[in-house]
Formats: sequence, C-alpha cells, structure tokens
Amino acid sequence: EALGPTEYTGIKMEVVSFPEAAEKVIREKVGSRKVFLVAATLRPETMYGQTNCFVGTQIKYGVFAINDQEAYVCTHRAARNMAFQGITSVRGQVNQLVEVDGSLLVGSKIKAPLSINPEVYVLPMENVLPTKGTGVVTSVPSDSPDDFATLTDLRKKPEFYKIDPSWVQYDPVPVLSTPAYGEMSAPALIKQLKIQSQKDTKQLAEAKELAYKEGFYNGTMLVGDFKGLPVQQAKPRVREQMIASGFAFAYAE
Ligand code: A2H
Repeated sequence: EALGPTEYTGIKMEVVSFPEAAEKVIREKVGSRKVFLVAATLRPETMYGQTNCFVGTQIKYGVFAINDQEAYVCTHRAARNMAFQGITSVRGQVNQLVEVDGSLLVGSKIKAPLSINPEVYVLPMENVLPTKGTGVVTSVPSDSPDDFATLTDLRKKPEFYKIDPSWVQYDPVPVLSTPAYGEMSAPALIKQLKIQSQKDTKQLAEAKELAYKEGFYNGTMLVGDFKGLPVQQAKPRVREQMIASGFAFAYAE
C-alpha cells in the first residue's frame, strides 16, 4: 500500500429490484435516477464469472447522486474519493441522497455486466472492509478464494445468514485456465489449503496471493472477446472495453 495508489476498476451494477424495506427508504429519494451498486475490483477480466455481489451487513452505505441520471451505492469514503476523480458531475461535491444499512441491501437483484449470469443477487460477506474500495465486492467464486469460501458458507447455512436459497443458485463459472490450478483456481486452492469457511482469513490471504499470481502470470482466457489470450493482455483490454461501454470507470485510492 505504501507503493502508491491502487488502480481499481469500478463496476456499475444496475439495481433491478430492491427488497421491500430498502425500496421504501431509497426509491423516493433518488427520483428518476438509475441506481447502481458499484464494486471495486482488481480483476476486471474475471467479470464474465460474476455469480453474485457482496456487502457487509454492519457497514453503512450511502446512495449518492453522481449526476441527474445516476446514483451510486457505496461507502461515503468512496463517494468522496470519486468526487475528486472526475466521476461526479460537480468536482468535490458529495451528494448523499439517503443512508442505508448494508443488511437492507441483501437480496437486491442487480445486473452483472459481462457476466454469463445477467442478473445476480446481493449477499452478505463477513470480511468486507469499510475502508477499502467501495465497500461493495463483486463475487467471482471461480477465481477469488474469498468469494468461493463465502458462497459455500451461505449455501450451507442460508437460514443463519438470513438469505433465500434461490439467491445462491449460481455455480462458479470457468473464466480462465492456469497450469497450476486448472479452470477454477479458487475451489482448487480452497481444497488444497483445507479452508473451511470465510473465517479462515489467514489461509484465505495465502490462497488469494497464489490465485492472483498464477492467474496473472500463467492464466489464459477461456471466455469472452479475448478468449485464448494471456490474462496479462486481456486484463487491460476487458477494462477498456467495459469503460467504453459505460459499465465501468477507473477508480483509485
Ligand atoms: B477482487 P486489495 Cl476474481 N473488502 O475482485 C474486502 N475485499 C474487497 C473490498 C472490501 N471493501 N473491496 C474489494 N475487495 C476485493 C474480483 C477478484 C478480486 C478476484 C480475485 C481476486 C480478487 C472478484 N471479487 O482480489 O486489498 C475485490 O475482489 C484479490 C486481489 O486492494 C478486489 O478485487 O488487493 C480486491 O479485494 C482488492 O483487494
């Protein structure tokens, strides 16, 4: 982190429907604006494999007017950063329309740009940090050990996590292949390192490191417009394509 800013890709996931309690507090405040959950990712090339999205149930989010047409759901901290990165219509202006608890967002249905699953659900994750990215995490369980471990927990205990089993229906989708871990590095590493749940944070950090390095240096794309290309080449191209199509933007912190 001391090396300078991290260049994320902000992924815009348009809300298709909120659960009733969230709809009540949000809809009247946003007017005619389209509402998006915005996730910060370092792996834009994996967006083909989104199966859901995560929020922290203890985290406070805001719905921020970005301009007259759009509102973004993210942490206040992220909205402030965005305001100084040319993302809002007025530089430096943070216009929070309403605050919302993360727990209220669980069960929202959102569009997942580029994904094989066009619409996915918002689910709870225990390890979402309020101090990183937007506080919203797009979930790619094929390639992110944290995402896979969390999805597995949720599938095992939907009542405990207060979710509907239909929200965890999508299986991990192969996105890229690596010599070390095959077509789905996250499930392979979870097994190899004997990770039991999202609570195994130490082993998960190791798995994340291994998956990231192997994917970046030795991965080959299995899907999308850059199928067959090394991940290292596909990554900036997918990012540029998503930005050009209006599904994403550059976000740094
Ligand atoms: B990544 P770094 Cl497929 N709390 O996106 C916890 N995790 C967060 C977060 C937050 N507030 N904001 C973003 N993240 C996750 C995709 C992905 C990611 C894959 C594989 C690895 C991976 C799909 N989830 O991250 O500490 C987001 O998950 C491992 C590098 O800034 C984001 O990219 O390095 C990554 O952590 C940023 O973490």
